[in-house]
Parts: sequence; C-alpha cells; structure tokens
Amino acid sequence: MTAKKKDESMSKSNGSYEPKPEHKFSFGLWTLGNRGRDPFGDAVRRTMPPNEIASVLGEIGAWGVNLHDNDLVPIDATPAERDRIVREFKKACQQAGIVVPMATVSLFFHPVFRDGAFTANDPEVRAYALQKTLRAMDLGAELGAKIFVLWGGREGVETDACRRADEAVKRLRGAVNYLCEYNIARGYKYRFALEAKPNEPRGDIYMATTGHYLGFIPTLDHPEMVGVNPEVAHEQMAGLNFMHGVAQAWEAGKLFHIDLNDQAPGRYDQDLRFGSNNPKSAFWLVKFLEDVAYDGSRHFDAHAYRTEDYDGVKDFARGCMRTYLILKEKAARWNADAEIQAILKEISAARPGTPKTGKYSAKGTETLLSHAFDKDAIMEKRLPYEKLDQLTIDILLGVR
Ligand code: GCO
Ligand code: MN
Ligand code: MN
Repeated sequence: MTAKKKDESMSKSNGSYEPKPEHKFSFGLWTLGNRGRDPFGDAVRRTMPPNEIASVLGEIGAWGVNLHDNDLVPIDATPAERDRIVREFKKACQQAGIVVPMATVSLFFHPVFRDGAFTANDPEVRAYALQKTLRAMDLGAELGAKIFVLWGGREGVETDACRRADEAVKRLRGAVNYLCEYNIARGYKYRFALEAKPNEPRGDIYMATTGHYLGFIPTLDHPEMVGVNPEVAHEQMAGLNFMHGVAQAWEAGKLFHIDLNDQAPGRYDQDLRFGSNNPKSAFWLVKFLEDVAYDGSRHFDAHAYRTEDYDGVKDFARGCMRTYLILKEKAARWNADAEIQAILKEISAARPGTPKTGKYSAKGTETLLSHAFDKDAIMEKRLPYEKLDQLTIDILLGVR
C-alpha cells in the first residue's frame, strides 16, 4: 500500500468511529473538569469553567453534558447569581449544540455531609439534603434534564456503632418517596436513577450494588418513577460481573442511565477511560446495550490520567467514545459471524423427545415426572465454549 493510500484508509476507519448525536454520548462537567486532585496531591490542571466544557464537548462530537448542582452554581450563590450562571450556561450549550440529559446533586462534597445526607443521624442535615436536592431538581428541569441521578456517596459508615443499618434504609426510602412527590407536584417528569457503590468515600456505603437497589425500588411509593444508574467501576470494585447487573436492571425495565468507565480489580476508585483496562468485559457490555437497543445516554463517568494537560483531557474523552464505537462495530461483526451463530444454535438445540417445560400444567408435570432422562446421551452434546471464546478474542484482536 502506498503511504497515501494507507493514510486514506486510516482516516476512513477513523471516520467510521466518529461520534454523532444519535450515539447519545454524554460527559459530566466533573469529568472533563477534573483537575487531577487525589488524596495525596493537589490539582495539576486549571479549573475549566462549565461554559468552556460545553464548548469542548461540542468540538469533540459529544451529545450531552450532565452536572451536579454545584458543578455549575456555587453552593452559596445568591438567586441573582444563580440565574445569571444558568442563563449563560444554557447559551453556551446551545452554541455548542449540546443538551443536558441528566442532572444530579452533590450530597458528598460539603463537610456538612460528613455523616451522610438522607441517612445522616442529624435531622437538620437530612432536611438540608432534601432542600438541596429539590433545588437541584429545579435546576436540572430548567436545563431540560429528564433523568435525575442519586448517588449516595456519603450514605454509609466507618463504624456500624453509629446507627442500625435498617434505619438507614428507611431514611433513604423516606427521602426518595419525598422526591417523587415533588417530581409529581412540579410536573417535572423526571425518572430517578439510583447509583450504587460499595465503598469510597465511606468505609462502607449502603446500597452497595445495583442489585441492592433493584431490591429497594419495589418498596417505594412510586417504583415506576425510579430505576438504576449502574457504573462499571463500582460493580467491579465489588468484584461483580458488570454486564450481568446491567442485564438484570434492563430485564426489570430499570436501566434508566449508565455510567461508563473502567477499573482494575482490587484498586482504589480509578475512573479510567472506558474500555482501557478490560476491553473484553467492555465488549460484552457494549454488545448487550446494542443488542437490546438501549436508547438512554451513554454517559462517561471517568477522568483523564493525572499526568495529562487539557489536550490530554480531550484525548481521554475522544478515547471513551472511540472505544465504544469500535466495540459496537465488533459486536455487529460477532452477531454476523456464521461460525459463531452456528455454535450458538447448536448449544441450545433440544434433543428430540425432550419434555416441554415452560408454563406449569398438571398434564405437563405428569409427563415430566414420568420421563426417563438419558444423562449419558445428554452428555454427548459438545459445548464448544473454548472455541466460541477464541472466536470472540479473534474478533476483538482484529484478526477475524
Ligand atoms: C463517584 C460517582 C460519582 C457519581 C456522580 C453522579 O464514584 O464519584 O461515580 O461520579 O456518578 O456524583 O451523581
Ligand atoms: Mn464512580
Ligand atoms: Mn458515577
């Protein structure tokens, strides 16, 4: 291939991974705006103002920007300051062609939330948390957000001496019920998405996994209004298979939002670029989302390495979207692969004479109970999962 031809084919393949609005890629103000502070070191990047982040997102082809109340409006802003900031931010988003699909509330940054927010022992802290969330809902609604995320980062403990853990569940339920009523009263039509995390910043956080929340939601007054916002890193911190949790949420009609990033097992909360640590599990996730035609935001809740400057932050954000689109293409290739499809068909085919199960019936049960299963014959069927997985690896590594 001549250098020119090679160049052309490279840019062609780059072109096909171009993010477009229909991909629904979104980033939080706090993700591009992350200044690289960690528990051991100070900021390495300047503060990027929200309006500038909106314009960068437009430039790199993202669709949406999400925010905590205080990512945009300082916690002690006067009403007049707030209104001016919101007005200017709306304009910046419009100019950048960026929407605000999701809003959330910071119930973890201010020291007043040192013992939690909705679950704190001090009733005044609980009341303040509620007021702050109502105002954050007002703010999000003004910006057009339709999803409201609740992440209880401080809702947890270092010592269980401080409260009974079931009391925390009751307080959380009371708060979410209150927010749902406010949602109805104001006609906001939000769908709430509850985000689980096992630990960090608290020693243990209540509602450690998406599964915990899926058990909690049906106990609410308005379960139909509430779903989940699973995050890759959070489930992986708990040692879980992320895609399985997402699939269960989807199957329950509760996958309202998703936080994409990556994480190495056994580490601190890393918020790595999507797919950068474990591209294989990212592949199964993207394949799942695309197979079921999930149509919500693909939100990246991650940040650039602390070694980066702002050009590096753009590399990071572009990388998240590019990896998603590459994996989406790989998923389509996997689905279209005749050898893979033949194996899938073979592994779930029934042997002639297999009794029908499915819905219970007295007659069917009689047949089932009297059937003689030939276990040796069943065992003759091959389950070529090694081959299936290697075909997957071949696709992922680009040789198939
Ligand atoms: C974290 C969380 C947060 C939340 C965000 C939205 O680990 O810090 O993932 O980034 O997603 O606060 O509520
Ligand atoms: Mn997180
Ligand atoms: Mn998150």
